[in-house]
Amino acid sequence: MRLPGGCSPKCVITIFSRRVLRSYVPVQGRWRCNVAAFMPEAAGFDGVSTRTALQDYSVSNSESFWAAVARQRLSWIKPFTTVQDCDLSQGRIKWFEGGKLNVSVNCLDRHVHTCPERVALIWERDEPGSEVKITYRSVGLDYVYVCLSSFVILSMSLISFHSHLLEMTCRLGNMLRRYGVQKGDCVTIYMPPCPLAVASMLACARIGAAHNVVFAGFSAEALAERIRDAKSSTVITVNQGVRGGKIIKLKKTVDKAVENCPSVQQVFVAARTDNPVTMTPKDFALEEEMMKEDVVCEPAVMDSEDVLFLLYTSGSTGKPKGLVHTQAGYLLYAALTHRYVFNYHDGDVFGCVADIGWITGHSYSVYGPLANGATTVLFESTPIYPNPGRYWEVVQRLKINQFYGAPTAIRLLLKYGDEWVQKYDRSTLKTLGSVGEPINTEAWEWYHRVVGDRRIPVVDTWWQTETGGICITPRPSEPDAEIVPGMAMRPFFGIKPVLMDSEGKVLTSNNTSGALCIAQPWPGMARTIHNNHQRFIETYCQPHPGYFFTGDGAYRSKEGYYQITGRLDDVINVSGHRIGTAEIEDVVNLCSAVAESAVIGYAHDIKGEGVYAFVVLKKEVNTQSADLSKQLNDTVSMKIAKYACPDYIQFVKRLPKTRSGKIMRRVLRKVVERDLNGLGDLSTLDDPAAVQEIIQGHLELCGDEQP
Ligand code: 6R9
Repeated sequence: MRLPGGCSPKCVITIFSRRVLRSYVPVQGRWRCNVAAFMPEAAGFDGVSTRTALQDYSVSNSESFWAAVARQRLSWIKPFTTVQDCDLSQGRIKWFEGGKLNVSVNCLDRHVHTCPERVALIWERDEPGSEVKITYRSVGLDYVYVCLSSFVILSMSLISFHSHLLEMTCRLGNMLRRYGVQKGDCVTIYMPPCPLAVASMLACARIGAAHNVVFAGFSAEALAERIRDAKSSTVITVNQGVRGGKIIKLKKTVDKAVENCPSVQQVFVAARTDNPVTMTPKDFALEEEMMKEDVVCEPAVMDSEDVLFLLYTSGSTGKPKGLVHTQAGYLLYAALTHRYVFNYHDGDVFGCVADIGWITGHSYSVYGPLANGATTVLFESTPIYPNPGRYWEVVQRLKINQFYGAPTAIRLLLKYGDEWVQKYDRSTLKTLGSVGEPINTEAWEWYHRVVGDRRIPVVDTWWQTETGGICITPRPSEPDAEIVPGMAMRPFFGIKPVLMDSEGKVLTSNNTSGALCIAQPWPGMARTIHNNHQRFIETYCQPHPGYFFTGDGAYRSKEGYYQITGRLDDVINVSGHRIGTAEIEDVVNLCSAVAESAVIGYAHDIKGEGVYAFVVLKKEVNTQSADLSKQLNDTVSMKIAKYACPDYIQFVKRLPKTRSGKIMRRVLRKVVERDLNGLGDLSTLDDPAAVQEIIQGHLELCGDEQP
């Protein structure tokens, strides 16, 4: 058997054991990790001999830590001259200025020189057993491996250029340039996870354009809003998506979106299925256009602080915000967290099952793993297609070493029982990760006990679109350090979390809760909100001047470990998808029958949070509530996405409001939680009788069962 690095298994074992032995040294009678073997840069940090000391150093000597890591781990065209120039109170964040580099070169070219035949991407297509492997660039062999069940078919077909990621990226980059895309432009990508989506992202990076990947579950209107805000002239999509055995007409959605986007001049359409779709004069077949291009594409020379991508996410107002990430700092942070949080080693197969439309897909399906020269899995399917064993069958078939998924999927799978997991060989697994929302103890323990056979560390990873990469997570720490179920626990290198009380004072004691802030800048953080730096400052910098405000609450235990308790603002988290309640309300309020509405999240067994809408109808309306509910759901699905649709819609005569007219969502939450003793102070309510009506209506809608 040949392994990706070209070594035999025996030789790997020998190298591995030598590496492990070298990395432990006796310290005060115990075997401690040799910190320089763990992180070579640490050899240059004075007095650092343990991982804990390394963590302290990274925070108290942040500049020298990040300078060393950036020099070591990125390939620079020109070295940086300043490490950082940041002032959180002003919203000024700059890292590695003076430095010039190209992100696609860091993710591709440098690995092509060291391990050209290594597989970069394994595209786990919806159809089980039909994965496609794409090398960084293989020497000599010019075909794609398409494995169908146990048969291997070597296809020398039209798609042969798909076999190398560098080549695909270069052709795509040249194509974009030919169509007039320039440095500084922004290309919108509306695609499911697939190699061409990754190559599109990297092609933008290659030519210096920014990308704006929009989750392919978003509606035409949501897509149009993002295209307009980003002012994209170019959209890249697929004819149809395939997910859970169903066809999704993505090109149709793009057609609808583009009708309302005057900036769009061209749409490139890749063929995911063989079904033809109607092409307009603006549409071009992506593969055909790529075939016309050269396989070499001169990389643009980018400044560290040039924009790498925008990614839209929800805030507490109705309008999504396009968070901006830049080149060097983002890439470095994604790479370093990928390496150390998951204990990634050269040659491992890394399986992040998030969609590339979310930040998790950006940082841990694409940029982190590719910067480290890893083999990364792109998962196109669902956890239960064709059956609830899908994840673990994939782990077995692709020999995945690190598996990174969302609590909502874990909660869903645990209900199907242990057999679906135990059927498959998971012995390749070394780390299990969780992301997107709090993981409850039951789900964490099942993940650890059943999936991980109690032998694999489970890392709950807390972070955000804004943070660029993982900020709080149990590893890296001393190898034998405890991991507490359901807790993100420890800050990553360079991260200094603090908790604030309601008056904005830093809480210094343990066993306490507060608003989670980060006390000093780190290279991976977002730089601004596209077109709205003022909103960036107001949202993240002004609530606690001098600190980055995360919008989450957290508890710090007696031992000093962090546990995230949830959002402090009106943002909810449905199946790991972030959505502002105001965004849903804005859409509900668009219906002509609706006078006003209030949307809240409630605890949901599987989704984490469900959506509950209270709706006040206009006086003259006398439509059946069932028809109206359907109409409201259809509108939300059309304007935002299916996942944002309310699970419950309660029609009410009025909403509980303060005398100044603010809706008291706290009261609505307590009603839905059936915590009537916890309604709290109602004295500021304009009309306390409204609450009784709401309680009554809620019981009629939901009966004895709490939602
Ligand atoms: C990476 C990602 C960010 C929000 C964040 C928080 C919640 C994410 C979490 C978690 C508890 C975790 N969140 N990870 N809550 N424990 N391990 O999900 O980014 O989509 O921007 O969402 O998700 O509330 O503020 P994003």
